[in-house]
Amino acid sequence: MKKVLLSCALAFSFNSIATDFNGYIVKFKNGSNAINQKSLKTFGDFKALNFSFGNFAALSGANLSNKNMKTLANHPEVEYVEPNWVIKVEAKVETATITDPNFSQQWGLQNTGKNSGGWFSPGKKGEDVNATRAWTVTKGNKDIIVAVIDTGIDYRHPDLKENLWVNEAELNGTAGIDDDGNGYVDDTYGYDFANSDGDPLDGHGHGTHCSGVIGAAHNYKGVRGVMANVKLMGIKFLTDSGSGETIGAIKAIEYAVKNGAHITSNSWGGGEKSEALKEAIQAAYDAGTMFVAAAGNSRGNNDTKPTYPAAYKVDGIITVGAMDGKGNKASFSNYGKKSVHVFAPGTNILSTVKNGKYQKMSGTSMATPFVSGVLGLLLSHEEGISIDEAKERLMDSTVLNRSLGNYTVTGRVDAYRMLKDQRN
Ligand SMILES: [Ca+2]
Ligand SMILES: [Ca+2]
Ligand SMILES: [Ca+2]
Repeated sequence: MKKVLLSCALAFSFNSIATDFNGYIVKFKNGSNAINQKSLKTFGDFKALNFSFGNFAALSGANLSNKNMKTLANHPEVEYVEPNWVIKVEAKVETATITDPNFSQQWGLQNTGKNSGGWFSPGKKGEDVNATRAWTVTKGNKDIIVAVIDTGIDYRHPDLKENLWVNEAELNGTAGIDDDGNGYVDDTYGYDFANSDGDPLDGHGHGTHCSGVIGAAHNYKGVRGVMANVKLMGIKFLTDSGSGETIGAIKAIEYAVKNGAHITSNSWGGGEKSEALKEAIQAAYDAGTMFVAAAGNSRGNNDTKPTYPAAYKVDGIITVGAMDGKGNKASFSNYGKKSVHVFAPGTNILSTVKNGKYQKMSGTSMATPFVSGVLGLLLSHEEGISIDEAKERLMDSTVLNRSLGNYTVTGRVDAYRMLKDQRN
């Protein structure tokens, strides 16, 4: 498998990695047991994938010629075959590690104009998600589970510990045993589909960063999350280098749905279209789990050049572009008048990273968890609101920032206006 490194995962490398894949995903027709048939053995090793929404297998160790690809696709028991794409994080590290951060640097929550600009050009006051006003309405709710599908989570981080989803049966259970019987062994804080084990500890930092944007504790140390109260579920499918595969992404989404996540935050992308991944996102939507997705960092127009998973035609997907501290589109951010639903802060975002530390990162990766957190506030405040209603509330209450007008369906996310149902 080709690896994609985080630091080079920005704009200009996007196209060159778009064709990387590792084996194939095969969907069989309903009721088929073709996986065991001799006629298929010539293509490679099939391994059954126990997805809830169909009969799938992974075909590994193969690099099919066009002819073989066609032959397999036309097999009477095969519905379709597609590459298992390589997927990557949508961010880059912006500065060296900071050990004594504080809320005053978090311009995405409260932009003072002074905490959001560069050395020579100040930011613009008020260009944020309006978090401090939103917190007068709600600071979240521990019943809301937000799954961060990413490189894992530093569940030992002092600023995340009190807002973790914890599987108590596993915490108090026996190592090597699936104590709660949910089909996953030792999944105390989530699961690691990159290494197929119950320990989603973040060896990269990206997943922990996204987690902190959503739900770092309001505890007078470190940083604050959009939600003061939430349960963060860490689902790892991207390795410590920041790359993963379609099959891992699908398994991660399934885990989130099976274990009660209300929202999945998806700060990753890459690869071409995958029908299986789309079906997984559709199944999540049908189960009532929201899917928030990064628009991508290739400076491109998603309307004409779709990026995935953001562009799948599934109702309820919320695609997020990144804004800078002046309220403008971040230079790297993808955009789309028809396809990027909202914008949120995504440059120089300070948050938690692995080993109990803090760091600034930039990317649509960072804008995405802002929106996951804002939607988490809405679910906390209005129990039982549907995905469609929540998406409509989020979009209808955005601030119609003129500089973003050509880049998104709506505008900049405003948590307070959304909670108060102030519409455009
Ligand atoms: Ca378990
Ligand atoms: Ca156990
Ligand atoms: Ca804190």
